[in-house]
Amino acid sequence: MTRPRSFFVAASVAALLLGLGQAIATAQEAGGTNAMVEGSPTDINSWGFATTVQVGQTVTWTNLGSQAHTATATDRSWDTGNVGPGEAAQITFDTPGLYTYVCTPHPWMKGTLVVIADLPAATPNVAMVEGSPTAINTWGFATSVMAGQAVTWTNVGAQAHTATSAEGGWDTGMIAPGESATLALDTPGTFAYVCTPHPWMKSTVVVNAPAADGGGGDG
Ligand SMILES: [Cu+2]
Repeated sequence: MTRPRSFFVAASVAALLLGLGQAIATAQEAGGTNAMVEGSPTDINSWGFATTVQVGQTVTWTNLGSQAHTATATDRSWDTGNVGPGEAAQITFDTPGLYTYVCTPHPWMKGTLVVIADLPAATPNVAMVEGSPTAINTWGFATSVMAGQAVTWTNVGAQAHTATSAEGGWDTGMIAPGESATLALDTPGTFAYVCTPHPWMKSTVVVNAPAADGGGGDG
């Protein structure tokens, strides 16, 4: 027999919501918190990395690109509307769940957001990035942190995963189901990363340089 897909999704989200807050409760200093998710066991395109936020928290999307972008839930339950280059939009999330979203004018930009009940001290900031003007596969959404701030990955799937950046020179190593790894990323830049055993799981982290100190700019 075939298990109804809706049942599978509901069960997965319930397990996610129960376990995730506890799993990352020790990451007090986390500036960016991501979950490794396996949306469907038979659809590798549903596997990936998700920004994780607490119920009641506000997520900020900042557009680092040169075109206007949106963050629009695929179920249409929320939408930033157009965000111009250099601008930002915020949405506050009150309902736990697992949300997939896209940029409406650039639907190859895809993101995932997990809203859970208990998530200490996370700062959910997401950047909209255009890696190359001619390669749409480099466009997407990225966890955005300040240099030195920690990024935590929690595995809410059933298999072991990694977050591995070839260019950034960092790697969580294998993270077992239910476990987490935290890295403090010190070097500013935009870093693509993958899961080594499942390279179709792709995401991006933006590490922002600290604002210049006391330089007398008119900011
Ligand atoms: Cu993996």
